[in-house]
Amino acid sequence: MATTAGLRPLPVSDEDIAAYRRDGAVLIRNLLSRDELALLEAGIEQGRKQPSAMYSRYQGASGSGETIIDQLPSKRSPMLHRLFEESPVAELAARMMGSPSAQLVLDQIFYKEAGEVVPTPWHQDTPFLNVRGNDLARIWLPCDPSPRDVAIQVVRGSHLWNVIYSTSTTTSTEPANVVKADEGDAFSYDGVGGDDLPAIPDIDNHSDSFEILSWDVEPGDAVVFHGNILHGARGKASHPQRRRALAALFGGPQLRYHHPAGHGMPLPGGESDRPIAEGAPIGDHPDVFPVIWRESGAA
Ligand SMILES: O=C(O)CCC(=O)C(=O)O
Repeated sequence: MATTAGLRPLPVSDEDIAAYRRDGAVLIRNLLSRDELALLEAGIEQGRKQPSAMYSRYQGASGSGETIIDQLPSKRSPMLHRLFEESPVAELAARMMGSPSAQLVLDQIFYKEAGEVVPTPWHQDTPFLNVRGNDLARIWLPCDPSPRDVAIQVVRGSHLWNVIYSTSTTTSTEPANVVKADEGDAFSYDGVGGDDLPAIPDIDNHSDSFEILSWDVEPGDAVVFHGNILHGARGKASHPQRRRALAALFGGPQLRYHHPAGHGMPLPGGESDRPIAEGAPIGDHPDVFPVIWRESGAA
């Protein structure tokens, strides 16, 4: 676990923190050093070559546009583990949340091959998760130049709407018709979350009603977005290079544990030996949600 001592100053201003809290997302330039970026890329590549049994593979209707999503790659990759321990990624999340520590809730690889890029449909992370609350920050780290037409985008301010939407997603952007090609034995998105939640608004067909924030993101930059915000990524008929990213989700100690209706996302520390009560602060369960960064002197 890292603390403030020994780490370089974060490239984050008070305006960045205010933007994160107001808009629900902010771009932080040059978060990672060259060495940290090398760890990120090597870790993502290792995850791609040796996927876990929790991977899901998607593609466009024509069979191109391959996308791999894998769960908790940092648990298997020493490089990604080092990235979390040695880089300012977790500290950045804590600063944005205003919390004295950052615990890992989930990390995932989003690996999109060059050529056709399939969209990531608009969704909220919240309904997929085993946690609820405000102290939930996602750090999206691409290792390829990711122009705004393939990078993460968010609906500005939607983290404050106080709605949890359904996990069912559709997309009206082109190229659409994203289909699941296959998945590993140990995890499926089918059955995650409940059926009783409201449908996600049709954002692309009512674009005048929503303010979309997007950025041209460079390797080493980070987009920090709130775990409750509506977000996704556009599709593109042809893109010259891969679009590889790691997304890490951190919670503050006051974030609450939630028993999901269906099955939940995998837990970073695995299932607990002792049952976790609904609503228990995750700060009481560092075995399941490991503390990655703690402010010096914080308990
Ligand atoms: O990288 C993408 O296309 C989607 C990422 C995403 O949905 C997330 O980080 O929660």
